[in-house]
Amino acid sequence: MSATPKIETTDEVADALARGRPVVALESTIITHGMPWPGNRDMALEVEAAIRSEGAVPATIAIIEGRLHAGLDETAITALAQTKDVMKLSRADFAFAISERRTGATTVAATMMAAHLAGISVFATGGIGGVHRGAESSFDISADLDELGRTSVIVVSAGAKAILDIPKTLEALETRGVPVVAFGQDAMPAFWSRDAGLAAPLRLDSPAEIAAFEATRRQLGGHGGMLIANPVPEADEISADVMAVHIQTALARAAERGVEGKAVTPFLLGEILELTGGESLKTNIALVLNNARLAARIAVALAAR
Ligand code: PSU
Ligand code: MN
Repeated sequence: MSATPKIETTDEVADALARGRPVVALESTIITHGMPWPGNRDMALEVEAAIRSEGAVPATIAIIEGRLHAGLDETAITALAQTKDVMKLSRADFAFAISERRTGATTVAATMMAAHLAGISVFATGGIGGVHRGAESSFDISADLDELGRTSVIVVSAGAKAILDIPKTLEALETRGVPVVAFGQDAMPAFWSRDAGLAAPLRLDSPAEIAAFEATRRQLGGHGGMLIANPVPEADEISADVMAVHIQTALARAAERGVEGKAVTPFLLGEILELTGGESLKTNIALVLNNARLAARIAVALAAR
């Protein structure tokens, strides 16, 4: 048995990795479980274009019929965006999808694993999973947090999704030794909103500073992941007050219907989409694009060192 699993890459990704050029990994759960068709496909393709325009190469991660891909072409992205019954893969079921030849979309946790295997050190997403509200009774804490604690990939996000308990999520990240860096502001962003009403643990103002921080962490060894919390652009934000009401309604509906486990996050995102009359999706797409651009600039700054 070989030591490393085979990773299928596009020529563009293979070439960039071989030359040490900047590459940005992208997750696929946001495509299959985070947004409806056809907006999900448009988002995925626009995000790839944004990364290229910043001088980096995008690598969308997914497992397709048991094959681990780092880099999908337009046809593959379009097909995945329309496939029903795709698994939502985290660390627990990543290998299962390969051994059972299943098709699965990677969450933040599984995308970090794949990026690390492929030698990609920067990854852009929307918002990470975290400690759910009521976790003290449900025990629902995303595997994204443990993955950030163990796997050395920089994850560029708009913070943790505001449906979560953000103070508890920050505590859990601190316990795991994960630096949480707000980009360009003191406040922790809250996904659809720029300010979660609490200070971010750390702040940096440029991709070069983030690259320097990462280089120092590498020198110290065994460093694990880093979370960049990049606020959604002002023009696209929905205020935290407005979102708080929708989040309460969505949480009440989830409780009423007994939604549990992996279904919780996709259910809440779907309800919020309906409650905001589609506005939350526009904001979600805008923040992912914003994160993709920053991730590309960080990858460029790291490659230049
Ligand atoms: N960001 C989005 N939409 C999403 C997700 C992130 O804008 O759908 C996904 C990510 O893949 C993240 C997952 O890892 O939600 C968290 O799921 P859970 O809470 O079940 O761990
Ligand atoms: Mn969960």
